[in-house]
Amino acid sequence: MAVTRTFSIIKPDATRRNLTGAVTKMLEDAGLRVVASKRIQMTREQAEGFYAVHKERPFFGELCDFMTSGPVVVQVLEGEDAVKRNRDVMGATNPADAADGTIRKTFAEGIEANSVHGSDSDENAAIEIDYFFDENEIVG
Ligand code: IDP
Repeated sequence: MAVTRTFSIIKPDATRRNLTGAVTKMLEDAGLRVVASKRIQMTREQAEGFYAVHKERPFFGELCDFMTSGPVVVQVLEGEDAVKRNRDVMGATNPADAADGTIRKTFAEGIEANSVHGSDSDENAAIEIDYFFDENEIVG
């Protein structure tokens, strides 16, 4: 299977509870390698642009409030079939539906404050990586 990249965010509910290391360990234990990482305060404009696909959804405004409510850690992850590998260890969007042993089952506070983001396709991974990182910030 090919080694690919995906894009991850450790969301404000997780950074607030000092879970950056714990979440990253679960990603690493799932066979993913952190090849870029930075802690940032997302601007409103960045959050709205990142979640533009959801702008007609009723939770869009709240989601952007949440994503700008504290620091996030944006990461590029590399591994075999990275998008699927990451989605598997993240678990379902709603932690109530997430499987045991997943990041969201373990740490998420709710359907919105669900601790992590992960790209849902190789195509979106490339777009999302490009949204937050310059190529020279990624060191494999
Ligand atoms: P995903 O993050 O599992 O791919 P998406 O459907 O793409 O899920 O939703 C993006 C983010 O929007 C979720 O991770 C969550 O933070 C938030 N979200 C999704 N559905 C709801 C909802 O029904 N209420 C509030 N927030 C939601």
